[in-house]
Amino acid sequence: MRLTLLRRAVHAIIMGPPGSGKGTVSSRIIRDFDMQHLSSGDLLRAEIAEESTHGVRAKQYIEEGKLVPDALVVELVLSQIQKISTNTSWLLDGFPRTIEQAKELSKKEKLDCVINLDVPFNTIRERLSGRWTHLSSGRVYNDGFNPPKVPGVDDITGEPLVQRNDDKPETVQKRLETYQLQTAPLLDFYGEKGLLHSYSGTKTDEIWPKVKEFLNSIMPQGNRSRL
Ligand code: G5P
Ligand code: MG
Repeated sequence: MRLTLLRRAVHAIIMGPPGSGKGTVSSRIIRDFDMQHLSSGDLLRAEIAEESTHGVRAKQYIEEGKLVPDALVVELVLSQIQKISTNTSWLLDGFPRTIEQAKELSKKEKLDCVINLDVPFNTIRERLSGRWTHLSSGRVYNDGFNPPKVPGVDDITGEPLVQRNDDKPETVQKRLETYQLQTAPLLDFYGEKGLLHSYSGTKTDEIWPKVKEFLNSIMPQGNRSRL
């Protein structure tokens, strides 16, 4: 018989520059911990694919390496959080990305921790040129680091992989500048609240065990590999 444990839901954010490995680390977190993953980038790309009003508006900002306006992203992400049961732990990936977004989130939700991936920009530029994405799930691959079993094809669904429009070198440079200007100030914002846990390195395989150790310390019973 499976024992159901009563536990308080954990509310976490994973942040870091574009290409720092937020998606890669998130997929390991949800593999090992009982958390629901919400990526603002994946939500926006789904809106674009559907050609919804939000998607049509967001497309140009994304392709230019700019941030989508706060009001649009806040509405999109907060409405998704509200759909998650209060007993379920969640992990926000790529949101908030401005102080304004962080303030809006804090009006509605209490946070337990912010995991920051501190990866040098030069490492990121190299990685993004070799990234392949399965758009509908958000799964990512990399030519060198974690290639798909069959080139150009998602391991799980067999559907084609694509290179994101915003992974062109000039757009990557713009995204890094946008990060520095608008998102990096969140490090102090969350640092001052005592929520920030930063992990530095150039390899996800070195960063991941430290992130896992931290999460085990705050949600030991949420670790699937121990159940
Ligand atoms: P996204 O989609 O949130 P970004 O720019 O924040 O986009 P991105 O590009 O999705 O972040 P990531 O998730 O941090 O990167 O990184 P990843 O995909 O896991 O890893 C990158 C690559 O490196 C992959 O190929 C992976 O396999 C590889 N890799 C990982 N680890 C290693 C390693 O150790 N070694 C090697 N060699 N490779 C590795 O947002 C997109 C746009 O949406 C808008 C913005 O316009 C944004 O630019 N947006 C928002 N706008 C306003 N507010 C918000 N909150 C917004 N959220 C999104
Ligand atoms: Mg991502």
